[in-house]
Amino acid sequence: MTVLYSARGAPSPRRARIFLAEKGIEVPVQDVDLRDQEQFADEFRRRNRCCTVPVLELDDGTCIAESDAICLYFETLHPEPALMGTDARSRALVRSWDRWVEMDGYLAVAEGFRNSFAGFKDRAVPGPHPVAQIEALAERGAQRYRYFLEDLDARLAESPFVALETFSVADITAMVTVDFARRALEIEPGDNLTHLHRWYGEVSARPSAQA
Ligand SMILES: N[C@@H](CCC(=O)N[C@@H](CS)C(=O)NCC(=O)O)C(=O)O
Repeated sequence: MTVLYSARGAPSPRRARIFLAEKGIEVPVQDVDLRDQEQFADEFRRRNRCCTVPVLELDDGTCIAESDAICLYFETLHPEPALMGTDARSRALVRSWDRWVEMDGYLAVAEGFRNSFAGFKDRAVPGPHPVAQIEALAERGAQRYRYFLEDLDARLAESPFVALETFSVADITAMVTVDFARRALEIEPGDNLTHLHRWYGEVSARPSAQA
């Protein structure tokens, strides 16, 4: 049986769950208790040596880590509705914008959060190896995220959605990032970011946002 290993409240598994909901695909979900550090137990480590969720386990036991790779797997099996573009140009654009959101947005929030939250002491980077928190990186992450919000607003001034004229996985990644920052860094997009608010109202009203 195919199973999605997930965790409630964690942003990367949510990205995969929203993607599945947009496709109308139902996959059994098994939650990994991150607070209880279940991700480091041998049973889970065998599925993903990086000790992170989400992980998709296929019928034959193959385990696929990384939310982006899990989305690609389902996009290949179920091309409609297309969430990663439909031709060379649109596929490349979606990839380009999605990677930008992940690197400049999501990873900035993660940097700010993981270097400030006491629960991540010596776990400033997810995974099995101890990595010390660096206080200066907490502020740097928050600052990078604030720049990202301005840049996202500028992008949404010129385009209805992040990558294309239509909704794509880049919108999912960006919405998940904004919600992650709200909880983890207590940063709300400023009222002046009107294009971002117009876009966020639309994407967060989609039923998939509840996934
Ligand atoms: N790039 C990975 C990131 C995975 C990741 O960092 N997942 C977090 C939850 S959002 C996790 O499993 N953290 C476990 C930990 O902090 O020990 C992806 O997109 O799947």
